[in-house]
Order: sequence, then structure tokens, then C-alpha cells
Amino acid sequence: MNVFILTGAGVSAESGLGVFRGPGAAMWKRYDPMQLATPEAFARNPALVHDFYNMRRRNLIAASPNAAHVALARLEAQLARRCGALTLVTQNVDDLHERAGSRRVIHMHGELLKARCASCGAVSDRRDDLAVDSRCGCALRPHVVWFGETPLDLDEIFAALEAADLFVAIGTSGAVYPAAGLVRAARGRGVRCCELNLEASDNAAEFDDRRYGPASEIVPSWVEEILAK
Ligand code: BV8
Repeated sequence: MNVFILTGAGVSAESGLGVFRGPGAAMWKRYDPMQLATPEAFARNPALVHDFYNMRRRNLIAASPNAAHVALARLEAQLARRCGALTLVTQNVDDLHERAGSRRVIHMHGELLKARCASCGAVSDRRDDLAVDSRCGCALRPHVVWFGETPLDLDEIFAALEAADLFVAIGTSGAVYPAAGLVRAARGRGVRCCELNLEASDNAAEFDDRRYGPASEIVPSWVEEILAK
């Protein structure tokens, strides 16, 4: 069985990392992610954008994976033992899937614990703060995909979607494209689609199966159901 999973900020919400929309988004009192996650904001006020990501990087380092991340790592290991495969694509820039044990994670919106050279594009690990004068020879920026920029690894993502027998979206509002359009591509291939979320997403109507509740509760029980089949 080849399972394709797309996760969003909701899968990390119970690890305290905050979400962009819906319940829990209020944590962004000081910063508006929709305004700051853009190349224009970085060009206009790089210090403020660095502050935004430095705060999130520090939160991430202090955070831990939750039961949803652990369950998805277990699903990956069990499917591999049964000659199946899990492709885990995340919109999240945190490393909680990896810290929970997931071995293959595609970060289509980049990674908070990496920096990128604004000139040559070289990517490096980065756990401490970035500042306007952070340099590798040129200026450094967070290695995240901002609005208006092209998401990463799209060829690999669409190739995995072609091979999927099941598409599952977890903890995502279905508000950001092209990620939110992946379910329609799966449906177009006749693949069964399931949504696991706190509440109905913007594209809930695209799903055959919809389950609602906190990810730390509904994801482990859904994984056990899949593995019992
Ligand atoms: C692109 C990284 C061209 C940075 C992010 C009109 C139509 C179509 C597209 C567009 C359009 N207008 C503009 C666009 C393009 C734009 C877009 O989609 N805008 C939206 C706002 C309309 N997209 C882009 O610019 C993308 N690039 O289009 O390039 C292109 C296209 C195709 C091919 C080649 C090139 C780039 C988008 C990436 C932007 N970067 N993040 C950072 O993190 O700071 S997006 C940002 O939103 C985060 O990554 C976040 O993950 C992502 C998506 O949000 P979600 O993950 O879904 O999170 P959200 O908070 O929205 O929802 C959380 C959900 O969890 C909620 O449903 C909630 O109920 C639930 N939840 C809460 N608690 C729990 C829970 N669920 C379970 N348990 C809980 N405890």
C-alpha cells in the first residue's frame, strides 16, 4: 500500500508551535505571518522578518513532537516492513516529524532550522538566530518558501502522488496552494482521500472520508486502523 500524507501546521499545534488560521492562530499577536512570509517583507524590513523566524526557531528548539508525529513515524516503519511506502509531505518548516522518527520527509515550504545564502542559494544548518549581517560571504535568509515563491521538490511530490493508493491530509486548512490542490490531483486519479483535522478545511468537500478532533488523538487511532487492515 502506498500512502501519501500531506501535513500542515495543525499537526504541530499541540506541540505549541501555533497555526496560521483557525483556532489557535491568536498566538501571532506581535507578528502577522501573512504579511511577513514574503520576499517583499524581507526586502523592506529584514530585521523584523529575522525576528519573526528567530522567535519561531527558538520555540521549535524548545518544543517536542506529539503523539501524531510519533504515530506517523510508526506508520512509515510498518508500511516499509510490509513492502508498502509512506510519502510524507509537510507544509511545516519544523523538524518534529524527523524528531519523532520519520525518515523521509519532504518539506515543500522549506525548513526553519536551515539558512540559505540570498545570493548563491547555498543551504546550511542553522539553529541560532539570524540577523541582517549574518553572512556566508553573502547575506543569509531563512530557508523557507515565502508567498510568491515556488515550493520545493514539486517533481518528487507529484511523482509520489502518481503512485499513491491513499491520500491523507492532516492538520491543514487547505488555504495555501499548490499544497491545497494536491487532493484534487489525487481525486483525479481515483485515489481515496481522507482528511484528519480539528475542523472542516476549506477544501473538505474534496475528501471521501473526514475525521475531526485533535491530531494527537485522531492520528494515532487512524494509524492503528490502517495497520490493522
Ligand atoms: C506559489 C512557509 C507559484 C513560511 C508558507 C489564489 C489561488 C491560488 C494560489 C494563490 C492565489 N493567490 C495567491 C496564491 C499563491 C499563494 C497562496 O496559496 N496564497 C493563499 C493565501 C491564497 N501560494 C504561494 O505563494 C505559494 N507559491 O504559488 O508559487 C507556483 C505554483 C505552483 C507551482 C509552481 C509555482 C507558496 C506558498 C508557501 C508560503 N509559505 N510557509 C512560514 O512558515 O513562515 S505557507 C504557510 O501556510 C505555512 O507553511 C502553513 O503550513 C501553510 C498552510 O497552512 P496550514 O499548514 O494549512 O496551516 P493553517 O494554520 O492554515 O491551518 C491549520 C489547520 O490545523 C486548521 O485547519 C486548524 O483547524 C487545524 N488545527 C489546529 N489545531 C489542530 C488542528 N488540527 C488537528 N489538531 C489540532 N490540534
